[in-house]
Amino acid sequence: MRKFSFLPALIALSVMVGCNSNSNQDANSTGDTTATTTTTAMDTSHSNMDMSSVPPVPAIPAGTRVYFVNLKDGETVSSPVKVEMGAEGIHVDSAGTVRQASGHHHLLVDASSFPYGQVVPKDSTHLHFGNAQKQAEVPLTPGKHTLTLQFADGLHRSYGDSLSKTITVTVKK
Ligand SMILES: [Cu+2]
Repeated sequence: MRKFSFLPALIALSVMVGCNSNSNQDANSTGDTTATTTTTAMDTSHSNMDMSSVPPVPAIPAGTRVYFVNLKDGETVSSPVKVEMGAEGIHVDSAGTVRQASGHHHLLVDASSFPYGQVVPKDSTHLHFGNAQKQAEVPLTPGKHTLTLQFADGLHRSYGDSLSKTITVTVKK
């Protein structure tokens, strides 16, 4: 495991790397890959990542929830829609590092929540707030839309349904 000590920021990650060090050959090649991948963890976490070298998704603390602070289910709104994202019992933090009782918001437009552990994709309907943002202005086309808050860990891995909240809004023309 000492061969990973040149990555001081990844001390937490290296805890899980032990399983790779049975074979020196594997460990060496994995080490190179890991170094390349993890220096840009935020950008590459949606692509091929060696999941054996990263910590598991943290457990969800009891009594935790996410919620829309300023929007009610069934509300009629104007675009762009101001969305204030609330989190109770869990810390809103920047993406990139896996920390216990911590993560960041995602807003899914007309898309379903993700099962626990699944990486939330990043595209025009899956918005990530990896700088710990708690509010956003979201342009939406007129008509009905579902908005789903999905909380996920530092590697964008979903905390599942229990840290998710869905509402429907109608956007005025
Ligand atoms: Cu994310």
